[in-house]
Amino acid sequence: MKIALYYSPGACSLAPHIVLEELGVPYEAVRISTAEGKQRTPEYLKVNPRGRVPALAVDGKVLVENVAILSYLGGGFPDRGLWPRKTWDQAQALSLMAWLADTVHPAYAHLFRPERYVAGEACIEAVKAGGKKNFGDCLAEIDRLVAGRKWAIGERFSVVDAYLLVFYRWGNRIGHPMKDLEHYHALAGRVLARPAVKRVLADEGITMA
Ligand SMILES: N[C@@H](CCC(=O)N[C@@H](CS)C(=O)NCC(=O)O)C(=O)O
Repeated sequence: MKIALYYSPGACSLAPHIVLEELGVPYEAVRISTAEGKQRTPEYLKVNPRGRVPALAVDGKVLVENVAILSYLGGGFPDRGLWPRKTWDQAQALSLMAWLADTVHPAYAHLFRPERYVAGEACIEAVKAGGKKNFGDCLAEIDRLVAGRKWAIGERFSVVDAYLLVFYRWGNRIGHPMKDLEHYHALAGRVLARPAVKRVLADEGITMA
C-alpha cells in the first residue's frame, strides 16, 4: 500500500500526520505550504481541486476531509488501536470530529481568514470579533467535554486526540489562555508527551507557541 499525506505545517493536516506517524506504516509526507500559496498550484489542484489540505492518497486514490481521513486511518488499521472498538464509541468519535470540522474549524477561519466571508474593513473586523468569541466558546466546550477523561473517547489515545491538538495549538497561537482550560490543557500535555507527536512537530518545523 502506498500512502501519501499532503500537509501544510501547523494546519489541520497535523492530525492525520500525527496519526500516520502513530500507526507506524510507511508513508510520504508531501509539504504543501499554505503560507506560500502552494495549495493553489495546478499540480496540487489535480490532487484536491478544493485547494485545501489535508489530502490523503492511497495507491493513487485521493481522500479529502479530516473526518473521512481520520476515520479511514483509524478504522483501516484496527490492530494499532487508534480507533475505538465499540460501535457507540466509534459514533461518539465521529460526532466529536464532525463538530470539530463543521463548527470549531470554521470559527477559527472567521478569525484567521475573515476576507473569505465578507468584504469591507468594518465587516471584516466584525467577522473576526465573532470568530474569536465563537472559537473561545468552542475551546471552553472542549474543556468541559474532556473533563475527567484521560483521552477524548474510550480508554485509549485515538485519532480524536490528535485532532484536538490542532485546535489547542491554534488557541495558543491566538493568545487564548489555554492553561486556564485545565482539562484540555492536561489532555494536550498527554498528547504532546507521545514520541510520535514530538517527531511530527519536529518534521513540520512547528512548536506549540
Ligand atoms: N473541512 C476540511 C477543511 C480543510 C481546510 O480548510 N484546510 C486549511 C488548512 S487548516 C486549508 O487548506 N487552507 C488553505 C486555504 O484556505 O486556502 C477538513 O477538515 O479537511
